[in-house]
Parts: sequence; C-alpha cells; structure tokens
Amino acid sequence: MKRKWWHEKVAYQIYPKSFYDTNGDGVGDLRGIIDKLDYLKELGIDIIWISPIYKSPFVDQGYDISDYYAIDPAFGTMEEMEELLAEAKKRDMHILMDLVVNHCSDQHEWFQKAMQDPDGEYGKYFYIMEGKEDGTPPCNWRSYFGGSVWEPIPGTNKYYLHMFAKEQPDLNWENPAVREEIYKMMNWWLDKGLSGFRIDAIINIKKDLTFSDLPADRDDGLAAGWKMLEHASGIEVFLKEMRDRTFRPHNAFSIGELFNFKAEDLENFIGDDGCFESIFDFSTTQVGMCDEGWYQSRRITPNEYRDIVFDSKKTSCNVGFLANIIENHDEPRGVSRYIPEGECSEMSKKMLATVMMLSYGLPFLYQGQEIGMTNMEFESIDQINDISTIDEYHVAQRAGLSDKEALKAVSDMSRDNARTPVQWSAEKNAGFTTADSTWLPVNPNYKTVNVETEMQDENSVYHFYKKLIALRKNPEYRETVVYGDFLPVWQEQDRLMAFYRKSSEKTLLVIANYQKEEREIPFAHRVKAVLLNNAEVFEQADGKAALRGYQAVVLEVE
Ligand code: TEU
Ligand code: CA
Repeated sequence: MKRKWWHEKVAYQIYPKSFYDTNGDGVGDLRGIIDKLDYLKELGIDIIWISPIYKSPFVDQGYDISDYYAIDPAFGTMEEMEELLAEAKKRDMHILMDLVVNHCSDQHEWFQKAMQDPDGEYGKYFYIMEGKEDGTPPCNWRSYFGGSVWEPIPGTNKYYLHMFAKEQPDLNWENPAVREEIYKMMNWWLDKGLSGFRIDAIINIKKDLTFSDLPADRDDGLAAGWKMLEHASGIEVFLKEMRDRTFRPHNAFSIGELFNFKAEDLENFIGDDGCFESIFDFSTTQVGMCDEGWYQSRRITPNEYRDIVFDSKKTSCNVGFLANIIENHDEPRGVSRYIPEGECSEMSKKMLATVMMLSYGLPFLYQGQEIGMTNMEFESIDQINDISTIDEYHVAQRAGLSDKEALKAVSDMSRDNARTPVQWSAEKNAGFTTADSTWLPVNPNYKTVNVETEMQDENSVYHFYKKLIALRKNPEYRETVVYGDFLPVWQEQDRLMAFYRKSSEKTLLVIANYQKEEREIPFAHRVKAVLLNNAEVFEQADGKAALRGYQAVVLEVE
C-alpha cells in the first residue's frame, strides 16, 4: 500500500451552523471557525471538513446549493473563507469543503433555465423524462426524504428526478457539459488553497438508466430509490475522470460518502489506484435499519458492533484507509447509539473513543464528539428542523403510531441529535452564541458536558481524546498505530472488544470491556507499558486480568 500525506493525520468535521456563532444571530459562522482553529490544533486535529457553506436556500441545510462559487451570507464572506484557508495553512492544517454534485438546488441558475426550456441545453443538465402513458411518473422510486423521486414540471407531461428533496434536482452526470462545469468549479476551489473535498452522496451519480419500476417495499407502492443502484454500473468511469481532472493534479484529498457498495469494490474505491483517497466506514450505521422506516429500526448490540467493526477493519487492512467515525451530521450521537441505553457514562464514552481511535483507518471526529456530546431529548416535533426526520415522523404516524410514539421513534435516529449547537461552556446557550435563541435548541446537559469545564478536568472525555490523538502521533508508536496490522482477539467472549495492532517494531493490545459489569479474562502477556487506561488501575496477575465495567486499556506487550 502506497503511503499518503494524510495517513498519519487526524480529521474533524464541522457542521458550521452549529459550531460557533460570532455575530450573535444564533447561527454558527466562518469567523467562528477561524476563532476556534487554535482549539482544534491543540486537540491534535490536522484536517477539517466543513459541511456546505455555499449559497443555499437551506431546504436541506446547505446540501442544496444555488451557487457553487459563493459563500452563503449566513456564514460570512468569500474574504473570510480566504482568511480561514490562510489561517489554517499557517497552522499546518488542511481544509476540505463538501462537494455536493449529485444534485444542486432548484434555485440554481442551471435548474431555473432548465425549467424555462426543458428541451433546451440546460434541460440536459438534469434528468427530465415524460411520464408513463397514464400520466404517472416514469418509475416508482422513492426519494431518500419520502415521496416519488419524480416531480412534475408544470404545463408539460414531463418530470424531473430528485433522489433527495424536490428542491434538490439531480444533475445529469451522463452529460459531459455537466461534468466539465463540475471539474471547473472544483479546480477553482482547489486553486484557492483547499486541500480537498468530502464528496456527498456520490454513489447516486450513476443511475439505472432504464428507470425501471422496482418491487414496492411500502404500501405507498414505491421502492427506495437507492435500490436502483444495484442495477447501475460504470460509476468508476466518472469517478476516475473526476479524480484525474481535479484531485490528482492538486495532490488533494478526497473522501467519498457512499453507502450500498459491494465489498469487492473496496480496492476499486480506496486501493492504490482507487477512485478516492478514502471513504467513510458506515458499516455500523446500517445495522437494524429496515424498509418500513426509522420507527421499525432496532438498536445494534455490543457484539454486533464489535463483529462489524472487526470485519470492516480486516477487509480494509492493507487495501486502503477507511475513515473511522462514530457519528456525523446525519447520524445520532455515537455514545447514545452504540452504548446500550442507561449505560452512557464517562467510562463508556472513553471506551468507545479508544476503540475508534485505535482501529485501522483514518480517525474522523465530529464536532462535540471530543467532549462526549449526547443525543437530545426532543420534547416536541416542533423542535426538529431536519427534513429527513420530519418525513420519518410522518411515516411513523401513517403506520399508526401516536404522536408521542412517533416522536420517540424518530428522536433516537434524528439527524438533529448531532446538529444541536456545540457546547463550549456552562454559560447561557452553552457559550455558542450571545443571541437569546439558537437555530436548534441547545442540549440541556451543557452545564456538565462542555469544552470549558472539560478542559479544566484532567480526567474528562476531552482530555482522553487528546491523549488518544497524541498516542497516534507519538513517533514511538505512530508506525504501529497508523500502519500496523489489525488483529482481533478473544472474539468468542461476550461483550469484549480486543485487538492487536502489530508492526515489525511493536505490538499493542487494546482491550475494551463493552459492559457495565466487571469481569476477568485469561491474560498471559508480559506488559511492557500501559499506554492509556480509562480506569485507575489495570490489574493482572497469575494468568488473569481484571477489568472494570467499560474499562479500556491500551497496552504495549511483548
Ligand atoms: O447524505 C446522503 C445519504 O444518503 C444519507 O445520509 C441520507 O441523507 C440520510 O440517511 C437520510 O436520513 C448526504 C448528506 O450527508 C446529507 O446531509 C444530505 O441530506 C444528503 O446527502 C443530500 O445532499
Ligand atoms: Ca452567526
């Protein structure tokens, strides 16, 4: 495996609306990111991905872009963006923007022109098709956010396609003119000093061009649109063209957001000649989901979590780096999801952190993760802003759940769990803003879970993350933590997550007791050093080791 400039780094996602507000309007901004660069640097962050900050009507929080060459005034100005790039560079940090090119906004000039003349030049920038003979949409695919992917174009018998909201029309990648426009825009940003892009929803750019009906999977007669991906092939032609025209000439970093790909494609995506530098590992986020909707989903168990993480690390080891996450802006908070209900504590948060940070791959933190931010307890659907959660709430209601039950069902999965403002201090509104109100409510636990308090406490989740990052970067252990083999051990034991990281120089052993009960495990190693421990002691003698509930240790062994 070829070594890359980013392999030894640690990455962090910023969701700008909720990161830090400096002008008192209750919405985070670019100045807020600039102000907090030193905070991130001190934590040990090198690469920052910022969710969309382009001009947008915010139907899907900026993932609906109306001008790729402009910064939305809610976040600031182009000058501030340039300042951010310069300030990051000064600190040897790298900025990634979000590349949202499966679709744009219905307010984008291209789409406006397409609607004026669906048969003209710009009509070909989108997927515009006539309905079936009976006037119904071209096929029965359901959008990610509910309802048909096809929206009628008034005054015609035509429809346009949108995999996400109807305000997010899909761009037609089959049209070379569209691809040229996208590459031009990407190069414009890369030339400005951007270090790369996180690439949104990219698997969707290659459609099943037969646009055939799929077997309905809900009683609305529709089938989840993503199921067409199984019948789409040839995406790598577009992806490699994009790579060669934009990323490669800039030695830039690219990280794809893709679900629903086949294991045998891993090499093709992140191998030495892969389409991307890295892709996110979403394997644990898919468990327990089902066709009916979020209200029917179930929690992943600790053993499942372990087995899935182990599988994906073993498959990717020596192929390429997956990006390891426990959450992002589309997922509930990892500590609320992967730690069984009622067991979320400082100990268990640190345990999850240990496993994530020492697994094989690129650690990719999400804002607030470093202080152990948790899910929000939403009191009413009115507190929720996210388009996807609102759709799933209605799906649950239609299935017969009461309002209260529907809220509970979607609360656990809501994307807004991760989108509440970052908790900076115990002050009003968690020190996120000086405004009286915030665009999403602040999680009431901010009095204890916040940056300021945790920075003062050596034993906090924050300091534990900082130590984990420092361990990864420690010249003595870097080779092993970053590139070492990933070897699971004791997998037959219930709720124990243990693995070796092995290089020619060193062997590390990570042991995590994924339960609140203490336990004893057989242990015959000679311990050279205890590198990290979330409990006071690590007791071992006479071929046995004792572990506290949720204890996690990182050992150097012989
Ligand atoms: O997400 C793509 C995606 O397929 C899912 O994350 C999906 O949005 C989610 O499961 C629905 O609940 C990306 C972005 O990360 C997301 O924020 C955007 O909404 C989406 O693309 C559209 O741009
Ligand atoms: Ca602001």
